[in-house]
Amino acid sequence: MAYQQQPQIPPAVVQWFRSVDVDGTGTISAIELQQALTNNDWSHFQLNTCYQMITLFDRTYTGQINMYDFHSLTNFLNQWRQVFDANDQDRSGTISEHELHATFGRIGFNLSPNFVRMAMWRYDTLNRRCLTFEGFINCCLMLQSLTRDFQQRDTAKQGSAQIGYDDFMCMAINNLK
Ligand SMILES: [Ca+2]
Repeated sequence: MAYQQQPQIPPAVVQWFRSVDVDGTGTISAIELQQALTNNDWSHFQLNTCYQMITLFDRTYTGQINMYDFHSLTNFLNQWRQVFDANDQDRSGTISEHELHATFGRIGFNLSPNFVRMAMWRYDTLNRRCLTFEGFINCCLMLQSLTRDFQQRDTAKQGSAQIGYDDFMCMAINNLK
């Protein structure tokens, strides 16, 4: 097996990691992570989202992330932050339905206004008809995950797929958050 050298971690990320690792175990739990992740209005991410973030980056399957995983997580968040800021055209700190539709198109997902409305309804946790950074990330992750599931079944790449009942149910439950 090839030896994989761990990437260098920027000092700022190391420092941030240490401040988030409140109990000093060298790993970060979802509860610790929740204190570190905020929206534009400084509201904290929901615990459920933090569990999902840990699951995405926990390569050791311990339910906690180490400094290397945390570095990957910060890169991931920075990338989404750039997409969020670039699409928050009125600089409100949130993504409106109109902005969300435009975002979907820009990142390559051609979906109907009806779908955008449903996605907005689903991820607008504050009931303000707009998405926070957290809601936006969750929404985009759903989009990527479901699209990947669909594309695996759309073998002819025609934009349609035949799907059995049980397969559909597995796909759906796998994407419920
Ligand atoms: Ca906005």
